[in-house]
Amino acid sequence: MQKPLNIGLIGYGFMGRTHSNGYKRVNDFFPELKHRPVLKAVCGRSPEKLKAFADQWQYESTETDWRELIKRDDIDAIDIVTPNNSHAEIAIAAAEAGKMILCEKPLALNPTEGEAMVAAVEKAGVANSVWYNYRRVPAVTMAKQLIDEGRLGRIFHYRANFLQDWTISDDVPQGGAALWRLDAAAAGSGVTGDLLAHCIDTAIWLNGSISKVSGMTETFVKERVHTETGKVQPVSIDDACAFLCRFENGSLGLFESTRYARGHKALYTFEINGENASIRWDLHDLHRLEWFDHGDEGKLRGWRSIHVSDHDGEQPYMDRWWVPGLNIGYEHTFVHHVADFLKSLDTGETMHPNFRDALETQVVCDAVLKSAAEENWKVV
Ligand code: SOE
Repeated sequence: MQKPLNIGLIGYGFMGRTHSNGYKRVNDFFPELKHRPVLKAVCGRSPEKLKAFADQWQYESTETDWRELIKRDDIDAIDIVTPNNSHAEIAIAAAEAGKMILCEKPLALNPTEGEAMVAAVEKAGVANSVWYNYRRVPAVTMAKQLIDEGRLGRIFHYRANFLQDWTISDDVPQGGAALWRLDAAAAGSGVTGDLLAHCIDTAIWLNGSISKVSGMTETFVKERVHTETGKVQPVSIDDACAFLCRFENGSLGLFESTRYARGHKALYTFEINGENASIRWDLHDLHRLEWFDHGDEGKLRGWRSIHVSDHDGEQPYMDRWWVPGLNIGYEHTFVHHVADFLKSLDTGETMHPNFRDALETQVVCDAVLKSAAEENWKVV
C-alpha cells in the first residue's frame, strides 16, 4: 500500500496540465514507489475555470485563495504554477507552513527573491524542487551519464539555442492571465527567464557552473496593447537574448533564445564538444542523441545517431515505457520528474534540481540581463 501524497496545485494553465498528468501517470509506470500523489485540491481565482479544470483532471476540491489552501492539514505538497511574480510569496508561506514545494521555473523574478525562497525551504527542512523538465528527457539524462563517465574528456565548447516565433506580430497583446509571459512585472524577464533558463539549467547540470557572462538583448516590438485595459503600453521584456560565457571547467559557452525565429515553435538544441567526443541533442527529435567518438576506428568514424529507447536497462527511464524502439514525448519528462521526486522522499536523497540549483540558474539569468543592459562582462 503506497502512502498518499496530497497535492495542492496553485494555478491551472498549461503547466498545471503537464504536472497533473505527471501525478496521475507516475505510479502506473513506477510501481515500486512508496508514495502515491493524490490530486487533493486545485486553487485559482476564476471559479468557473477552476471548476472546469478540477472536473477535467479529477481534483477532489477547489480553493480560490492560496492562503486557505496552504492552511489545510490535508495538503502535503504545494505545486506552484502561477506567474513568476507570485512564486516567492507562495513558496515562502508554504515552507513556513511545513509543506513540500514543487515550483515551476524560473524559480523567482530575481536572485533576491530566489535567495529568500532557498532560505525558507532550507530553514523549514521541506522537500523542494523546480520543474526544469528537460533534464529528464532520456537522451539528455544519457548525455549526463556519458559526461560523468568521462567519455568526452576535457570539454571545450557548450552551445545551446531555444527558439520560438510566436510574438513576431505586433498584434499580439501583452499581460493578463494568458499573456503574462510578455509582461516583465509578472514574468521578471522575457526569453531569458522563460527559455534561456532551461538551457542554463541543463548546461550547469551537464558542464558545471558558469563563471562569467556577456549578453545582448533586444526588444523588437516596442509597444503592445494590454489584454485587459486595451491601452497601448511599452514592451518591457527581452524578445531575444544571446550570451557568451566561460564555465568554471575552462570551456566556452554560446547561448541564444528568441521568440522571433520564424519557423521555430520550440526548438531547444545543444551541442557539447570535448577532447574525445561530441554530443548533440534536438528537442524535436528528442529520442536521438548524436554522438561523435574520435576513438572509433578511423575509416568508420562519424556521427552516430543513437535512438535512446532500449530496454536493457542501460538507457535511462526507457525500461518503464513500451517495447524497445517505441517513442515517448514531452509529457513523459514530467512523469519522470514526479517519479524522481517521490523516489527522493522514499530514499531520503536530495532531489535535483531543487530551489538551490534553480537559484544558480536565476543568478546567471540576472547577470546576463545586467551585462546586456550595461554592455559589459559580468562575473557570476
Ligand atoms: C513558453 O512558450 C514555454 O511554454 C515555456 O514557458 C516553457 O518553459 C518551455 O518549456 C516551452 O515554452
